[in-house]
Amino acid sequence: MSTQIDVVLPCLDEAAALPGVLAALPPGYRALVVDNGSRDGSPEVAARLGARVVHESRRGYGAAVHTGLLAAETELVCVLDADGSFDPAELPALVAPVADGSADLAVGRRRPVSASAWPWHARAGTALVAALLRQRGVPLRDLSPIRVARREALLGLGVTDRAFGYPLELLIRAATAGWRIRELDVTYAPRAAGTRSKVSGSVRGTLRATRDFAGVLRSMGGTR
Ligand SMILES: Nc1nc2c(ncn2[C@@H]2O[C@H](COP(=O)(O)OP(=O)(O)O)[C@@H](O)[C@H]2O)c(=O)[nH]1
Ligand SMILES: [Mg+2]
Repeated sequence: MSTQIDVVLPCLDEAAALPGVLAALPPGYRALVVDNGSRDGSPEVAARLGARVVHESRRGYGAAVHTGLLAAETELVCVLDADGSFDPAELPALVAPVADGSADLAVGRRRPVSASAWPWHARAGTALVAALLRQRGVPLRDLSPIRVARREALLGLGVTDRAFGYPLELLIRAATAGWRIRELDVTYAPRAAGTRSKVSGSVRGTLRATRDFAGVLRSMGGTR
């Protein structure tokens, strides 16, 4: 297995966060920034700092991640938010169980460092959806905001959601396919100053994400 690992970073207006995120990537972890029409210079900042940048014309978190997976070249891939809320130095701990074959998918469970890192409405929404997942026999506490798996296998799952339902559909498909999923604690900090949340930063954003989640649960046969 190559020692290089592509890190897919879905990015929409994260220029102020990118320097810190890219500088914190461990050796051998290659940044693959997927930009969806940022207007704050994110792609230029990323390219200047040595990241590979690909563009995805279709808006949406899922669209960006999927395009990143198609563009990635390494056997194992990581997916990480580009807003500075996660610590890239924690990626190797998630890579280890996938690399040694004891897990098919490793996902992070957010441990917020402060209340401002994770607004109550977003946390409540995630807890509710995670409870519905456990009802379906998927023993997780969070919705895999940071994940590691084999690229080919991930694409093979055939996730169709291109919006914020992507992580949930991925987890349901992985569980249905009998994947061994390992959930590990990861530090969750407030996003970088000078950037704005597209999801959990507002009640409206959380409601939109919850709508996308409900759509996934409905299209994948509801809850058991
Ligand atoms: N390319 C792209 N990235 C997105 C889009 N929406 C969100 N993101 C990125 O996905 C990650 C998660 O979004 P974020 O706003 O932090 O969600 P939150 O952490 O739940 O508030 C961040 O890196 C965003 O820049 C989008 O439409 N296109
Ligand atoms: Mg975020």
